[in-house]
Amino acid sequence: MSDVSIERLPEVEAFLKRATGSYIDGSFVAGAERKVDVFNPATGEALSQVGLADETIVDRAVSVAKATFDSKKWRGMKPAQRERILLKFADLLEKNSEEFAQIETLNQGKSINITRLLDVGYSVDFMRYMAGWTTKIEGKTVNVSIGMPEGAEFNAYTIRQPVGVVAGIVPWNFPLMIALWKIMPALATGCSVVIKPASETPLSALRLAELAIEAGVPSGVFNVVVGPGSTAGAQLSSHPDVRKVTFTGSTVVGKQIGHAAVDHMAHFALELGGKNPMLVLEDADLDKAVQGALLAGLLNQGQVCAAASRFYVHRSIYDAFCQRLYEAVSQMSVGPGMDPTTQLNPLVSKRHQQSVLGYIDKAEQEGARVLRGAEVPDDGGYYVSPIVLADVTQDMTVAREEIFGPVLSVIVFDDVDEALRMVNDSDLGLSASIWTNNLTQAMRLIPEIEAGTVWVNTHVTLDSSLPFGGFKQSGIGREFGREAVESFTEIKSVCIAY
Ligand code: TAP
Repeated sequence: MSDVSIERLPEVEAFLKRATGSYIDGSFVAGAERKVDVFNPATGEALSQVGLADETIVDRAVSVAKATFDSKKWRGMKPAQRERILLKFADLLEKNSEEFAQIETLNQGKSINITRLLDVGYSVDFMRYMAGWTTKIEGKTVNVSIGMPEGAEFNAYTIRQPVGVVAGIVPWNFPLMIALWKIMPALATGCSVVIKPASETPLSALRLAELAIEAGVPSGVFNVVVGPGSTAGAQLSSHPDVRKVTFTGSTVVGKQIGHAAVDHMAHFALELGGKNPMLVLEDADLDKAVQGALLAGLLNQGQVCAAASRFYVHRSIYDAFCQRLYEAVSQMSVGPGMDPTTQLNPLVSKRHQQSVLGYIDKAEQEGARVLRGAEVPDDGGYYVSPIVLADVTQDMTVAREEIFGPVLSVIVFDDVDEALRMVNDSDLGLSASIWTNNLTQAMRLIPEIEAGTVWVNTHVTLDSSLPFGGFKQSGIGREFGREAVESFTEIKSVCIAY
């Protein structure tokens, strides 16, 4: 295993020293709060230190966001002016793309190739897409039939207004990208935002807050609080001045956030976990299905809410599918994300590494055949070897629970309807894919699958304009597209008698 890691930019080193904690009203919060280390998953060593927001700091972030909202500094701007600022915000991310890619790789662990292409590259496109909505938020006119005395006429219409202060609670798997999924529609509609990144990965959101100021977003519109979910996150989701909570993370925490938001009648959106099936039919193109499984299952080491983790494969191609997956994972190069020649990288944290290893042990105990992939470095990084689990059955823990790691569980089937039953036999319903050349079969299955997104001959293919979110315990609400933008607005009905 060679390590040809790229050099850290001087801008990254400078930022690591500068980012001392929460970012409120245009500056980092100074104070005597408790400081904690932020780790580099590739080495297990501290990257930097950040101060944790206590109750007073969280409260200050919300009151600054509320004061800014009330002052109309942002929502009162002409939409075209806000659009220009948000486009500049996207341009600045593009201009500083290498710095952001390095920050994300150093803090989250994933490959620099992925952070350049996806976390930063895709985010720039997403920002431009959302900036465009600023000038396209519309109500409608309504033909009312109000029974009033002879002669009275009415003109009725709806307007969309920003909901107010938005709290965005973000996980650690795509810290920059998922933060932007919350920030951009909020800013496009004129809301103010407080983002709480995951404790493991606070850095890119902090750098983004600096960039927003540089782009011309008024200070206080976009704030970041760094602190534990159990205190800072809980306080944000139950804060009476927060009018919308948008959360991505585990189902357990999502439910707590939903309850907290309902308690003060705030809007909420929950994008939660997935146990996403990939259904490989008898006639599927095996080469494409194997390549698709590797991407769908191992992107970001499987730490993707839409990752495929249950592979239902027809008996006629089952052995070949397992063998080809196994050969591929055996040959992967595993190492630090800053080494662009690596294909698999460390998991985000020691805690998560232990959780994934626990699932692999359990699979073995429950009777799965463990096909262990490439060796991992033994240097303090949070690595897990990519694993193919063959002979998995529907009742095994690995077939039922979200693992969020590089573990591909393969289950055999004989009959498509039996496979469909297993696909839907889950509390979760985020996404699924069907692999087949039989269009009739695909068209029959699409409406039957209980998932917010169904792909055919592809998986984990997201687009800014295509709504994304879950059925069942995978969440409530949608990100992307018009649906996401409108969910950051209130509708006001207006009726004028004349
Ligand atoms: P969560 O605990 O759900 O954390 C996600 C975010 O919520 C973090 O910012 C977290 O802050 C915050 N949070 C935690 N408790 C909170 C509370 N009571 N109120 C408000 N916010 C709170 O996820 P995790 O523990 O990092 O990961 C656990 C599992 O969740 C993973 O193994 C995976 O299965 C799933 N997960 C799913 C996704 C997606 S994209 N759906 C993303 C990440 C994880 P702290 O970081 O400070 O705790």
